[in-house]
Amino acid sequence: MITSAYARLRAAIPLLVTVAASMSLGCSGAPAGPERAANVTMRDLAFDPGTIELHSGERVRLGIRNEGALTHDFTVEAMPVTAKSSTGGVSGAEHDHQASTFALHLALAARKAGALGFTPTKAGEYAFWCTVAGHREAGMSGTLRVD
Ligand SMILES: [Cu+2]
Repeated sequence: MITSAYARLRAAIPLLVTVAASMSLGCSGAPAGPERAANVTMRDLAFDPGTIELHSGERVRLGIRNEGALTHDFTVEAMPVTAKSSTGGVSGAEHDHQASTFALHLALAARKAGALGFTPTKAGEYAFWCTVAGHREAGMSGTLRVD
């Protein structure tokens, strides 16, 4: 028993060293700077939370989860941002409109999750909403507050 426990501990040491090394790298040398993590949940028909606080010049990874039974999207029509990226969204025939005209846009089918990466570059309050017909009018909107 003692021998096998010791063997397992020995086996775990290289992994622990690797984790510790990657954590220290992440703290000191990441060229993109710190990244804020934020999350928003889409429901039928609301965003939770309704207000998201961000900082100008600080990159954010906004995790977006659709817990509704309908397709929803997270959209900001006009907002100064750089370094945009997105993962997990639906596209093409499933979600056919002019997504490229929006500053930020991610559509998700029911029960799907994705993320938007971006850096806000100007303080202010920016409305976000769901562009599916009738959803914004039903209350599916919120505010990005950038300071
Ligand atoms: Cu919606």
